[in-house]
Amino acid sequence: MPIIEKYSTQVKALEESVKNASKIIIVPHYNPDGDAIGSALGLYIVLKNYGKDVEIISPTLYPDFLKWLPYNNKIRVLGKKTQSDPTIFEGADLLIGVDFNALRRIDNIKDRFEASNAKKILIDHHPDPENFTDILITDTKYSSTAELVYEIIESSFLYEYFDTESATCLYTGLMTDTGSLSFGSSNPNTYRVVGELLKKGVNKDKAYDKVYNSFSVDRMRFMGHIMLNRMVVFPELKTAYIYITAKDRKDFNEKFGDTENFVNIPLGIKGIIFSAIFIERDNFVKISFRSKGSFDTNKFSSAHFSGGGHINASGGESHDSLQETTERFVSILQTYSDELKNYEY
Ligand SMILES: [Mn+2]
Repeated sequence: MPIIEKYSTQVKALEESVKNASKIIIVPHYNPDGDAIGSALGLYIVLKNYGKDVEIISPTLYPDFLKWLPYNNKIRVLGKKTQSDPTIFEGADLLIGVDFNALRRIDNIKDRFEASNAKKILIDHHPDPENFTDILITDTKYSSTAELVYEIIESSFLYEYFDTESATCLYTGLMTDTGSLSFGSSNPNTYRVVGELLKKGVNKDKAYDKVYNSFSVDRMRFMGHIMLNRMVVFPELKTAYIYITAKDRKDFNEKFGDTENFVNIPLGIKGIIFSAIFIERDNFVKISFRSKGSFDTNKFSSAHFSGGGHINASGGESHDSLQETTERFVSILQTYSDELKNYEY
């Protein structure tokens, strides 16, 4: 039974809102990932096919490895100036947020999102959603927002407008949020949806190749440097972390998206179940956590690094220096030493 059956009231309300809307704007979170962009585009294509005036507004740039997706060139990416443009949502009577659970996740446009008189819908799969929209469809059982968007389309009149291009965008969202079905995808429903997307004509091998085999030479050498010189391993604690300095980023000519996925690499070491990365950005240290099994990085991050996310993948940040931040991480780690030492996976 598709998970969406529980949400038939919300899907009905969404259908009504879509029918009545004259201009729809879809909004992914800032620094959108494959799921945010894939979900936004999958929905965009179906609404466009239905004949709606629809637009995607991204608060910030999205990674180059998504720039092969159908209609991605239609996404309006806000720059430093346009982020504060008070008119960005003008004329829209329906706003649909995808892949975020809190207004702060759309950062620089949250005030205008909040102030808009348009009807608002949120479609997401993160825990503990804030209540800031008229219609909320969210469930952590979904591997990805894209899987949920598929079920909304499938269970509504929009299915008539669903095509291979939309399916390709949704498959890419599902694929990137699950590391190509290697984590966060143990619900059989995910595989049901993958099957349906393949039936619709998705070329999954091509999607994989476009997303994962698209590195620059600089990025490959950057990864080599990081693995050799910037990875610290605590075998006893089953933990490893990576740190990246501003100079590293400059030396290897870092492009947007280049550090994506570095945090997953230490989990490839036998016995390592918890991984962290600390990246020195302009005004802060950007942090990501990954884990295997039940070690809850969402709790870890919200308790110590003002972040959050999912059990096995979350983010955070620090306004201390890079060195202070990693030292703090190492000392916090000691307080988890019993849990980590005895951890079985
Ligand atoms: Mn997601």
